[in-house]
Order: sequence, then structure tokens, then C-alpha cells
Amino acid sequence: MLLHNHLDHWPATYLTTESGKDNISRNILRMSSGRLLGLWSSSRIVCNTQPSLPTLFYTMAPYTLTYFPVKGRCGALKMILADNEQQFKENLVSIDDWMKGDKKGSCLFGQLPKFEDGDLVLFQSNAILRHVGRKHGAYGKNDCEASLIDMMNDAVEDFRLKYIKMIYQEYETGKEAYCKDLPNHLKPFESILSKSKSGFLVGDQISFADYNLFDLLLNHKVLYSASLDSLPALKGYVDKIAARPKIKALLECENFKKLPINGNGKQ
Ligand code: 6SG
Repeated sequence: MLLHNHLDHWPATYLTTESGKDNISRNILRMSSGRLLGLWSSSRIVCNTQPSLPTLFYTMAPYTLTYFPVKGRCGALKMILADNEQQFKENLVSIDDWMKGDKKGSCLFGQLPKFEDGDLVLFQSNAILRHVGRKHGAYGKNDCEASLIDMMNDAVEDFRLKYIKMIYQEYETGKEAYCKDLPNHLKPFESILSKSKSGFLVGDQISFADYNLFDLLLNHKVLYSASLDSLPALKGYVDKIAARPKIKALLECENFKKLPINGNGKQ
């Protein structure tokens, strides 16, 4: 069992234990409370929230994410993983590599992201979000809350599809009209959040739909900085989620920040 230090400028650290999983769990725990936790890939650091400290990782991270080097449909997923201190191995697929075609052929629906949790292989970003939400307590407290969270996430998906269509198909011709129409798309969320006692979309705790909406709202702030100006509940919501310590650390992390939002360079 190995925990590796992969920062070149740190003396190589290999912590070896022989008594298996329990010891590793304790080490991982000690890493978390000892401020050493980061998000990991085997080939590069995805996010080291404490750059002054060596980043350690467990060679068998439970999750693997395969996607393009963009935030795209994986921003919310990275947020929910970070907020739950979940490490993952990241395989980045370049456009050139994707264009060769063999990777596309190996994906169930011919698209990325692909997410692996042990032997489970998932495609479809919203199914992946649900899976991680279910496993990490971000899918409501009961069936009714789960159904409401599904409803919210479907509404976020409708909104994301409009955004993607504008970005990829009509950025030059349609951006202005899109921004003008934005309050109409955002009003339902403003109304829901203005009535929410917890400040989250459903119930009294954050859910995968919140990370998804938050991610999309951040994209809209980049698209049009005044997009939330007339929507106080949404503005407060974004500020509150952005201030969660592990989300804040992710948003400030160079490896996350440097990813373009979309695959065509428009934002
Ligand atoms: C695109 O749309 O970046 N996946 C994308 N594109 C490649 O050949 N319903 C599912 C889901 O929620 C949608 C998946 C999503 O998971 S992500 C995909 O796999 C394909 O269809 C957004 C993104 N697009 C731009 C991009 C750069 C390199 C690969 C994709 C441009 C398009 C294809 C090659 C160059 Fe490209």
C-alpha cells in the first residue's frame, strides 16, 4: 500500500503499510485533518488546496473521471467531489485524441464524460451527479425530497441546454438576445430560493442540483457580469456556496481555474 508524494520539489515520500485497508483509511483521515487533502490525478495534480504542503494520494483513488480539458459538464461534479473531500483520478482527453475516433467508439453513447466508481462505469453527466449525490448525502433526506431535487436538476438541465446552444451555435448572433432574456430563465430559481429557509433548492441541505445550478450561474457571471444584479436571492445563493471552504479552495485552485469553460473558447 503506497501513498506517494508526487511533487518534484518535495523529498520523495512513500508511506508503506502492510496491514491493508484500515491503515490506509487512517492515513487518509489524518491527511484530511492534517490539511493535506487534494484532488488528484495520477499524472498531474488536479487541485492541491494547500499548495505549500506536499500533496499525497492513495494510488487507488476510488473514482476516475475521463473528460476533455474544459469545465463543461464536469464543473458541478468537481464541486460536489471537492465539497465531500473525495479524491479522483482524472484522465484528460485532448480534442486531437478524441478526433481519432477510437475513444468515441468505446463510450456507450459516443460522448464524454465517463465516470468510474470501482467496477461501475457511468456516462451522462446528470446520472454521474446523481450517483455521487446519492453516495455523499446530497440527494435529500427522503424520497419526496429526492423527487424535488430531480425536478430542480431537470430545470437546471433545460437552462444549461439553452446556454450550450447559444455558446456553440449562436454566440456571435445570439448572445445579446440571450442576455436580455436571461432574467426570464432565472426568475423561477429566484422565486424558489427567495422562499427557501435553508438557502438551498430543496430541504435543509445542499444537493447535487445546487452544485449544478451554482456552476451554471458562475458561467453566466462570466458571460454577463450583471446577470444576477436584479436577482438578490440568486446573488446571495452564489455568494454563500462560493464561500463554502472547500468550494472556495477549488475555485481558487490554478488547475481548476485554468480550464476553459467551454470547448470552443467562447464564454
Ligand atoms: C461535449 O455533450 O466540451 N459531451 C460532449 N462531445 C464529443 O463527439 N448528455 C451528455 C451528458 O450530459 C452530453 C455529453 C456532452 O453527459 S461536452 C462530447 O462528448 C462528441 O460528441 C462539451 C464540450 N464540447 C466541445 C468538445 C471539444 C472536444 C470534444 C468536445 C468539438 C466537439 C467535438 C470535438 C470537437 Fe469537441
